[in-house]
Amino acid sequence: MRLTPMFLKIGLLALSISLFCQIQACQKADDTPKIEIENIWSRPVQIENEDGRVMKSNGVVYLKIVNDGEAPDRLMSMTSIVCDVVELHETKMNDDRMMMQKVDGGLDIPAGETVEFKPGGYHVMLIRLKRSLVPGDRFALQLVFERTGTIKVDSEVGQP
Ligand SMILES: [Cu+2]
Repeated sequence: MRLTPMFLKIGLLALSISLFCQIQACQKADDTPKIEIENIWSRPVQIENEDGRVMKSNGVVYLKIVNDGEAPDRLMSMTSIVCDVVELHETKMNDDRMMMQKVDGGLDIPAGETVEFKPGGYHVMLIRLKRSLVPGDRFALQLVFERTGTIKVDSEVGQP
């Protein structure tokens, strides 16, 4: 059988092409972000005066966004039932003064990296709270990512 080596070669070639395709498919399947939210906490806020008059006020949430995946993601927006609007803010030094500003256009969360929201840096701004945030309280916060979609977390009021 002089043809056997030829069949063997074709067979091996077909096998390696199929293996190569499987590896490619595998790499494609792993090419996703893997987002987890950690260390979520809020500062206490009293929105009423002693006489019961409501003072419109803002609150703040700090957290860590961990991306253990192979691809980047982007935090697009946030919502919560405790306030009218949720914004992403960043505190910066401006002429020796601490200033905070809204971050527009979302926030990149690179593959394999952690983005920490902490005092003096990025924070979640709760605009016009509908109720006070009392220590020990928990409330829901939704974070919307470009690729991962919506992640719902609970923030605890208190210290980290
Ligand atoms: Cu702010």
